Amino acid sequence: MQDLEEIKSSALGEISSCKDLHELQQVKAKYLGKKGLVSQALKRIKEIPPEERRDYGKRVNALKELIEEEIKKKEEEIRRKELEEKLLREWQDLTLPLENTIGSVHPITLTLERIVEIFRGMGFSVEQGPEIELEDYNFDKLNIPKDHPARDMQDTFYINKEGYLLRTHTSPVQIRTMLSQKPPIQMIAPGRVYRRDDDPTHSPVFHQVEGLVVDENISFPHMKFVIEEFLREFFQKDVPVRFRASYFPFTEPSAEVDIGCVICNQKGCRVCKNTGWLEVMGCGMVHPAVLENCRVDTEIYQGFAFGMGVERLAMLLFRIDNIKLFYENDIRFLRQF
Ligand code: 2NL
Repeated sequence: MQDLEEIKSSALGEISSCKDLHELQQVKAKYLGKKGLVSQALKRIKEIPPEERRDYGKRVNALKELIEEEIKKKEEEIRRKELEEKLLREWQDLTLPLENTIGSVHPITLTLERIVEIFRGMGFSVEQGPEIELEDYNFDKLNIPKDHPARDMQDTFYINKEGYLLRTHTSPVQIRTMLSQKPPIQMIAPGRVYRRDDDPTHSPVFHQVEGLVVDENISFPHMKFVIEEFLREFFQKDVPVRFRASYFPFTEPSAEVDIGCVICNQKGCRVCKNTGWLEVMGCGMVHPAVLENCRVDTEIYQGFAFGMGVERLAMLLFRIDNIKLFYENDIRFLRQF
């Protein structure tokens, strides 16, 4: 009994003088560990006269519980103290006036505004839609097959609500516009889109502008004119433009649009990989299946559509060589535009 009282008072003393979690851990091992003093006390039950064993066992258990309780209290106290010290250490006076508090417009915003203003000038309206979209609008209505790789969990952020995802392009805005408005339609959809890539040349969040024209007697040359005019205004010069046959499930025929490299004037450089050409957008005549999915009568109407990546155009316009710079928001970078 004498022994148990001694263990108790030394344990309580040691617990209360602990200064950090490491010390507390050592005290815990010393008393409550497999070979700790409490376990050893329990083993000595054999040396106790049989009629006192029951009582002795109870006392050892009570001692164990007491020590556990005290260690728990001490742990909370230490954690609380550490947090208080951390908060005090990291305290900042947020009311202090700063020098250089004036921000600056982000180059992506500048580029988006530039694109939007050019299309407004050509009579396009500007439409918006939700970033959390229906899988039906993002894929099905666009004639994208059920087994298309873009639908993979690896490429698309699905929401934990059946049938919803983070839009992977702004096309669903055009789907919504066709479902809610009658032709003629002449619109663009600028906005944020999401894909599951994250490497030196891809960000999981980026920006696109897509355009759509639906009317009677719309043909490929209308699209060619609009795109060439847009690129001329965007780069403020007569850039060479070429249309290269390509494939998208939502357009037929489809094309990729290249411009003569604005960095080297087609002499060959790292950016155009010595080809003299840069791919800047995709386009095509809207696939009849897409029009039908949106209740547009293909006996009367045709359409063209196009899509471009805003980061890519901003990099070419401002000669930025690393996409990550857009997302760091370093004011020294942002001030340069
Ligand atoms: C690219 C290619 C493109 C479209 C987007 C579109 C939308 C509807 C119907 C048909 Cl609702 N097409 N969008 C068409 C061709 C190309 O984008 O490379 N984007 C960055």
